[in-house]
Amino acid sequence: MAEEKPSLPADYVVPKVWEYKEQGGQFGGTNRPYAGAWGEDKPLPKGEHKIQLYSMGTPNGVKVTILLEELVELFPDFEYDAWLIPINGVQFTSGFHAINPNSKIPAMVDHSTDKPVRVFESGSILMYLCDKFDKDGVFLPKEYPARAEVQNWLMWQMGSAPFIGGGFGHFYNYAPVKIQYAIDRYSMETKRLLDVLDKHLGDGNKKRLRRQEALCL
Ligand SMILES: N[C@@H](CCC(=O)N[C@@H](CS)C(=O)NCC(=O)O)C(=O)O
Repeated sequence: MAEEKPSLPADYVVPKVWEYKEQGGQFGGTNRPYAGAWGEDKPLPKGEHKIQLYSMGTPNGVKVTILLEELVELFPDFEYDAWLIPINGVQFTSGFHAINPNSKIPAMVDHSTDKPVRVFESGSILMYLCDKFDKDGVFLPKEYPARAEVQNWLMWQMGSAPFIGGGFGHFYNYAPVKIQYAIDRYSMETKRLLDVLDKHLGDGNKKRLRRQEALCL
């Protein structure tokens, strides 16, 4: 017999089979339990350069732009076009869905090859850009073990961000109801993750924080 636990709202009974109904809150209208190009049938714009970025200035988006700008600084021939994808529904258009079936920014297309290459997931984009353009391994070392440490922190960040942004930010700020348990749990985990970072940086690493670590953090 399952333990009786209180619900929030108090009259909420967990259904045997969960069914979708439109959620409230800032992202209620765009969150759905299925994937696909259910938005407008519209192609993405394309500029003159080989690299086309489709993104916006969120934490996941901006880390790709930071690397692109670093590459421009190191290699003046390196150029790219950046297109703003507002996440108010544009991420579900046919054009964006074709380059990221997960319908989240950032996403990128490399037109320098015979067949354009789509790249999605911010970490995957960072690794792709480094492998292709960071010839000297300034950001992502070519050899192990140095490469392993950068990958460790990159994967750590990728795995941690959903807790901080998707969990803490969502329940603390965007959710239509304030749920103490959710806020407590995500606040605790967010603080723990930031402490991991703080201890790493405080461990003598802050002074020698190199471009590689900046890539991940
Ligand atoms: N793991 C993905 C996460 C991307 C992500 O969550 N993007 C957010 C903005 S920061 C987004 O597109 N949200 C729109 C939505 O959820 O519909 C990555 O690192 O690229």
